[in-house]
Amino acid sequence: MKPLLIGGEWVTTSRGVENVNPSDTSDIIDLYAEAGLAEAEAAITAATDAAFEWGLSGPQQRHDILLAAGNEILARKAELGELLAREEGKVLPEAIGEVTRAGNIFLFFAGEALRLAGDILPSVRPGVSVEITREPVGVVGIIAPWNFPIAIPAWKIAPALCYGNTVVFKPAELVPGSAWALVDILHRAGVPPGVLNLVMGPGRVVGQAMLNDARVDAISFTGSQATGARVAEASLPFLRKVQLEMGGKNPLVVLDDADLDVAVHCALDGAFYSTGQRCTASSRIIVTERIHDQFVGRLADAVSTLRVGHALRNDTQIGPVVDATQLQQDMDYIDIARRQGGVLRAGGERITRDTDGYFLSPALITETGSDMRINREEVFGPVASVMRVRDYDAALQQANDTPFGLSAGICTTSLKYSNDFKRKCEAGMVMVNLPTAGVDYHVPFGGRKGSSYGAREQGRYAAEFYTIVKTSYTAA
Ligand code: TXE
Repeated sequence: MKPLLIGGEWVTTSRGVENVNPSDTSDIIDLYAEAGLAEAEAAITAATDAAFEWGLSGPQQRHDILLAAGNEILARKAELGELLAREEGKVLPEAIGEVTRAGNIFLFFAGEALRLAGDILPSVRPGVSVEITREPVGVVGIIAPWNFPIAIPAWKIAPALCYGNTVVFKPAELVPGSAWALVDILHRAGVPPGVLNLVMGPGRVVGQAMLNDARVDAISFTGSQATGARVAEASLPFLRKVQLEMGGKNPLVVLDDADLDVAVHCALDGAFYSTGQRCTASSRIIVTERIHDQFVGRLADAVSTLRVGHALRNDTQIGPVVDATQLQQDMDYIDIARRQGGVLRAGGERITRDTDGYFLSPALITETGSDMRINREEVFGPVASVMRVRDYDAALQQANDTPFGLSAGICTTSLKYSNDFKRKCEAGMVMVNLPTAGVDYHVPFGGRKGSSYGAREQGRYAAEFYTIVKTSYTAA
């Protein structure tokens, strides 16, 4: 059984939870110790006790740890990629890509540890100087989802440690394997006892214990809107810092003047790769009427030829859905869309393979409208809907007609429309002739409206969340 890490010690518990491969439910990857309330509180205590000293540690120590971890992740990317594909179900090249991203994030923040700068300003009062410095926030609770089992923990843990915070990390229940491997690497890279604590376990117990504890100074959360709201609500009485990333209903606009090959590729990749289980997935495809039928015909053909199967097989393009609950959610939404007037142009069927996994053929639903549930609620699976619109203005209006605002894309050869869309779409990230999913690791990530709350993640902007600004005045 793989243990928890609390106060620098590996700790087992009486209960081990199976990590099941969604491509083959007979494949049990390992058993992982499940934390309860006592372990969660012990982890928070360890992080609290370690916070002062780690907060005063120098940039060299933090740099060296983050660099060693990043290098080991990159050196082991094939093995860690296989573990990730096995536990989450994305195909092996995508899984190795995700591990590479995680490694690069650690290298980036290793550099940032050395570059943390402040400002010195003359005071408006003669003989006084002013220094503006950034300090650690303290104990950071990190609550992660299952869809990026190593990259999301990496982009939260790396900046947390870089800026001198201690961490209590709760991975998602479905993917303890990549989380455990990451923490093991950081532990061996020299993270001092108590600075990074790993507590696998249920959200309503371990996660909730973090929400309820006044010693947790900040929480970085990625997951569903419902849980995100709970994190915010529980944090308000403590006036705790929170950062929430909560999915999307991302539009991809395809205009009459688009390059059809580019548009079909953007839709196919953005909507269906990683089994559509990306918060930046293109789930609403908005197409102007002159290109609509031609585009939909080409896309439906491409969707039908996608090869769905075991994530570790060489010829697979789309792996399984992550578990039975998510599969049921995907199927329910396909049903709801059809009942509300949508036309299933491709896929949408539960399919069998020679292993027992959660396989669903990618679903393309056409003739949908903005008021239909399929266009308002996050499905989080290989399911995309198409809306037909008159022109660019109608497309922009539909793109923004959503409670979410994470990513938005446009396929056009017009500079006028691409520039206008960049300016007017209500999203945190905009893609021109690129899929809505697929982002760099060194620049800010996040959205607006119901998708995100709090400071941006990743890149240099991560400092906003993981540090507190201090202004010091000194008389000469
Ligand atoms: O999310 P949860 P789930 C969306 C997607 C998906 C749906 C449900 O639509 O179908 O959410 O997925 C922890 N206190 N996204 O059930 O429950 C939980 O243990 C503290 C979008 O996985 O929000 C896990 O670690 N923590 C998304 C994390 O919260 C709690 C990625 C997320 O789980 C808790 C994943 C509690 N009371 C799902 N309850 C995205 N934005 O990319 C649960 N958790």
